[in-house]
Amino acid sequence: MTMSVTRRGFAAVATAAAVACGLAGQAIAQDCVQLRLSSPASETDQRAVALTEVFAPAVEDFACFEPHWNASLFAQGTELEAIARGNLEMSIASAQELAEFFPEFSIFTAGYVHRDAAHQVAVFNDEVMDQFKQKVEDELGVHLLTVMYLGRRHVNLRFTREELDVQTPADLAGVNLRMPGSEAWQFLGRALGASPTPMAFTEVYTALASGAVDGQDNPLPTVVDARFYEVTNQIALTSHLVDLNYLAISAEVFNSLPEDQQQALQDAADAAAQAGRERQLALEDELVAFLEEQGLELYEPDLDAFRSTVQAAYLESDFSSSWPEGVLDRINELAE
Ligand code: KDO
Repeated sequence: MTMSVTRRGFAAVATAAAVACGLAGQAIAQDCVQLRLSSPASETDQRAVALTEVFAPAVEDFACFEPHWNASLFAQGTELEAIARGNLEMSIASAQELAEFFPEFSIFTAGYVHRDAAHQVAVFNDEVMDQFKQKVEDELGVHLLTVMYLGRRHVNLRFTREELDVQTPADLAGVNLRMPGSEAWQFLGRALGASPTPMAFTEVYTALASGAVDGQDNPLPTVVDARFYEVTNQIALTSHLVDLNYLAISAEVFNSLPEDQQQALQDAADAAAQAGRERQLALEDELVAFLEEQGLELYEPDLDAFRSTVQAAYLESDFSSSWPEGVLDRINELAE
């Protein structure tokens, strides 16, 4: 027997099926807490890989992790406000972005303060961090879950070394160096001796390719992941900032979870941060050879000159006057 389905009948069946799926979808959605994360990072960046491979599976029993990479949901630097307004649940925040709201966070953005990845973890987990975390929660409604290792930032230029050999900050005078938008980043660019240009991360490749900027600063894994090496010719290994991000979540969402789910989410965040940290550190070692094979010149400048110039700039700046008493001493004590 053949069943003749009229067009109207098919439409009715299709509609019923769609409604059922939709309701089922909503039912599934209601069974999990929606965790939308927006970040300018790409989906192949080690922080993204760690979140999708480690964090998401570890919380999937009660939370639906929905990453939006390449700043596809919110523009870089607008995520924290989106979380505060209830339009986003998570971000990979930076101390520089937090310093826009709370100037004292600039202590974690200062060049040559954090020594290495382990030092970042020691500082984040020390009681010295409590006042900072509490202020972000009380005044912005954002809970800082864990610290993520971004890597040692270096000066990456279009110039060949023959055209510009960078030994001291004086050699960067007049160099149009792209830095991220917030004031703390612009200050770092000036402290390095350059003329900083504010620009979103997602625009940097095109700006380098066109010559709109002379260079940018990021860790080696980012130079590779974002393919900046295709449009630049040298990296002066300044290590001017051992850079970090904070995995941030809406305090309202986090505090609405039962304690066991809060602990599971915290453990998942720490596990993802550790996995990403290990991969990023390994890449920093491996990528020097890769970048040299691509024709870039990598070399160490006069690090004493860069360190003393940058540290002096911060200590003489208005930023340092916002640093709570004793915090810098405690950060230095925590360096292994
Ligand atoms: C950048 O814009 O250079 C930066 O490295 C700043 C970081 O805080 C972070 O936002 C990062 O971009 C993105 O995650 C892309 O890697």
